[in-house]
Amino acid sequence: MRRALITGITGQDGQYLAELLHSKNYEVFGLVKGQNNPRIDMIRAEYPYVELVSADLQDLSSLVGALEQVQPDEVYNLGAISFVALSFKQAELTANVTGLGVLRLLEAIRMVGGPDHKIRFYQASSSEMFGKVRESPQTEETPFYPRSPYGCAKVFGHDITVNHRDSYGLFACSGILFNHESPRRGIEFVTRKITNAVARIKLGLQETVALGNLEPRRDWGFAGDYVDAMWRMLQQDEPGDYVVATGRTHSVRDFLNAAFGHVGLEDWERFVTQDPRFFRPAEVDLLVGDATKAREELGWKPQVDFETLVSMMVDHDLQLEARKAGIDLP
Ligand code: NAP
Ligand code: F7E
Repeated sequence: MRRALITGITGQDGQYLAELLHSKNYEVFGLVKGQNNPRIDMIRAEYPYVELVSADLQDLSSLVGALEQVQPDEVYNLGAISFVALSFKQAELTANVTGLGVLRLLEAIRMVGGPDHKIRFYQASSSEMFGKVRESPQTEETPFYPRSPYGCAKVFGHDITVNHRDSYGLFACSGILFNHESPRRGIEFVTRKITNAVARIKLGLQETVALGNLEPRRDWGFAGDYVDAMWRMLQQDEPGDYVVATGRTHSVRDFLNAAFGHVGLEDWERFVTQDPRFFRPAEVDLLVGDATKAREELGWKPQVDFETLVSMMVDHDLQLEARKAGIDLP
């Protein structure tokens, strides 16, 4: 059995990746941080096959200890401060976890993996690195221009991954993933914030939802599809970097239209207010990715389209909120 260690196991992607690797007969280990982290119980209950290991991306010796204990064949670094808005308020923490955390993990792999570097490494890079985009669609060759402390930290994580591959021959891959969502998406991100509000408004539990800028455009895909691309990268003969995206872009406004439309509320403007608190000091206006390399070299393509994704998330939140409120759905 191959052994995989996932950092960020309690996050959206960590959960989908654990399921995927388990279905492929891996022994799955999940790195968890903190003293009394409430999400650990959720992982224990819902993913009982995941063995939990305690460490923190801010603590090199804990990472070395985790790798020594697990002796993984593959390491997927999904752990990060991943919320762009938070990164403006806690920039140093973001640089430390999302940026320097990658370097610490790579150094730990060099120490524990030995001279033959048998541990394969995946880095969760991000389309946020393209920021104020230099061209559209964005490819592996598009220059970076990050627009947030999060984007800056991801550029460092990306570059240091490439550096360690070039300098030390590590099998290190970087997936430049565009936004991917699901019913497991954190409620702080705009898609889930909207689908949860749509469900609550439809059920009469909430009247309006306050949002920020409705014009930015994102290339939104389904997280379940994207973790498959991560795994495929580590199965190649040679390591490389890959854009993972759908190639379609929609605005926040389009997302609102689709989500409210799904429950028959066509006049969504009357349920949405705008609040300056949700605007960012600098915005990423447009992202759309060209995943030709992933398609040709990895045989990867997305299975879930935008409309299906929105419906899946709204339906999930309708069930969730109805259950919590004790409402019987027809
Ligand atoms: P997420 O739901 O926010 O999960 C982030 C994970 O990082 C959580 O498990 C969190 O653990 C962990 N973490 C935070 N600080 C840590 C630390 N100091 N040490 C160890 N772990 C720590 O993120 P996601 O959406 O699954 O994304 C996974 C990765 O892909 C992230 O690196 C993200 O930046 C990147 N990415 C995401 C997208 C996307 O659209 N989802 C696109 C491109 C790249 P706790 O539960 O303990 O806080
Ligand atoms: O914002 C706008 C906001 O927070 C999307 C992370 O997974 O994807 C994600 O980053 C857009 C932005 O995601 C609200 O200004 C308007 O333009 O859902 P988001 P993100 O910033 O694109 C990338 C690829 C990552 O790597 C990140 O880790 O929506 N927006 N009003 C809002 N956003 C939020 N969160 N809340 C609002 O009320």
